Amino acid sequence: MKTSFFSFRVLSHMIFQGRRFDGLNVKLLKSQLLMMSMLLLAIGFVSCSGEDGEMGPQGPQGVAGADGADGLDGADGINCWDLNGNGIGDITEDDSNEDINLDGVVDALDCQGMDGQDGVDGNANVKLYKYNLDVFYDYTQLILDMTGYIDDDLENYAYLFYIDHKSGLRYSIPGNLYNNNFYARVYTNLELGNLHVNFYDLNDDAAQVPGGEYTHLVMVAIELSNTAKNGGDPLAELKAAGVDTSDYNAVAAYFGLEE
Ligand SMILES: [Ca+2]
Ligand SMILES: [Ca+2]
Repeated sequence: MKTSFFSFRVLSHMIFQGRRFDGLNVKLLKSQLLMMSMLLLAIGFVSCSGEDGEMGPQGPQGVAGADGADGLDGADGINCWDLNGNGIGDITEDDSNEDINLDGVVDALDCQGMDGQDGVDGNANVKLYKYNLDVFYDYTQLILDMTGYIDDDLENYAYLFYIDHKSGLRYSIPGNLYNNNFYARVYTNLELGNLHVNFYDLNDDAAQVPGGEYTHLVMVAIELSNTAKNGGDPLAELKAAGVDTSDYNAVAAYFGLEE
């Protein structure tokens, strides 16, 4: 369109020029008419060209190319024991020795890593046992079997005892009990494998405890360490650590007991 408009203006100008000089130079007019004809032909050619057709459908996929040639083999790795990478198991008496475990052979057994650091010492072996006292009626003494709870040598442990009142309070034995009307002592007979809990009133006479008044006897068994067997006392160690053994919660917190 732009080309046609431009050509039309040129033609008009040329025709105008032709008329202006009509009679003076007919040849010039003829040549201008010839040029006008050629331009009209060109315009017709431009205006008659067709528009582009729509894109054709995509052609089928071509055939896959042939596989490439295999690559070259990689270089052999270095044996784990070959610290200097020379391919030889070196047995020497200096730092270049590759017979790490000193068995006279350099093999995979020499590939072990270095020893790790020692772990932190664990807690002492401490066990918590609870005797159910609801099965007893009125009593002045309880005799309880220890071997039923500890299948190890009873001598290997130190013991702490507590008793639960039905109110939910837990008292240490020996010591005063609920309302301070009674107190209790505990005796262990490790040879027979049992323990005795005796109840007393404030006159040191045997006191009768109504059944159901106390719900559980709690025994904490602390395994004696080798150190403790050699003169140490785990209960003394507890006190040295600032743990009040009459306070069950303090003991439980120290040993990480559940309750
Ligand atoms: Ca080597
Ligand atoms: Ca070796």
